[in-house]
Amino acid sequence: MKPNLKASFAGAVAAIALIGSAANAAEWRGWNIHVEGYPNTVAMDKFAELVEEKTGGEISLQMFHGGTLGSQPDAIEQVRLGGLEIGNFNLGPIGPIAAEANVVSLPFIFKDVPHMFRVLNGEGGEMIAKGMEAKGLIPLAWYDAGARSFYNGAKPINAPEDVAGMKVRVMNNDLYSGMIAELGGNPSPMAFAEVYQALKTGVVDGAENNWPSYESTGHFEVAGYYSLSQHLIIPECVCINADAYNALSDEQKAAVKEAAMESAELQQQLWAEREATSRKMVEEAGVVTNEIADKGPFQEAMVPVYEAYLEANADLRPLVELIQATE
Ligand code: GTR
Repeated sequence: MKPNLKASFAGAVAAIALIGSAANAAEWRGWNIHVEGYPNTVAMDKFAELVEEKTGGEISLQMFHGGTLGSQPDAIEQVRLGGLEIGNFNLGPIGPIAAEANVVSLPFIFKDVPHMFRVLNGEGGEMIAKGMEAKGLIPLAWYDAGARSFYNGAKPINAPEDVAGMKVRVMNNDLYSGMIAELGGNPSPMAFAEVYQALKTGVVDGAENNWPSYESTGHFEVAGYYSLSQHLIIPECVCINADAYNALSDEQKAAVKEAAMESAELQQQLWAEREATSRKMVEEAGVVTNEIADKGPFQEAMVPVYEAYLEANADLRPLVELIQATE
């Protein structure tokens, strides 16, 4: 039988078109540590939706929430190496990888959240982003994570003496271990997912976090004293694997960046609401909150933490000074 040349030609064209569209279509996977309904979860879902919409379906992003793809330090490595493309990361566990990003983990470096955003949206943010990019992570937009304060199950904390002798969970970062040690406590670096059990069984006496995480994790059920030390104000990023980003066309880059910025706007709005509702919720559940009248002694105790950071990163003194000089 004579082969139908016309039909096989059409078939080949169709096959080539299919291969072509497959080569241009990217399917990304994204990591997020938080539960459903958390501001970051909602905003990352929005990001995924916007990426797809703004790239006309050329890029799709499947989000994995609740830390199901691993702990945060592991996920950061995954995104750096390209095993995952996207992550909503706290800059805390990025600090040990990119020294520039570690500047935000110096206790009390930011006066408040608006101060943090002024720094991030200026030259300081550019320096931090550059440092991260050199390590394979590009921050597309910044999320709000409020201020972190201490909590424990035994007593209100008003002075460094109250932390002395306490075992306190911290995120994986030597700056935080130094911070607790300078207050006289015993730092216990641990993954987020393990903290509830550790508090419950007395493996640690306390931890530190913002209102929404204190509430969403149930930590307030097992550590009912929340003391407003507000010692850390750490931003979060929508971060992308640098190679994945650099492989995009200019139009795609712009679309992805825009999607991240819009998701950040939503996150910041939801964050402000959630901070208030989380606080109300835990206080109604019986949590005892205290303001700290004088944070001076906590700040003074941090001098060696700053000295150690600057000794290890002399070239970053201008960044620290830039932040301190930012109004
Ligand atoms: C939360 C933050 C998480 C994670 C967590 C922790 O506030 O959003 O990314 O860093 O704290 O304490 O591990």
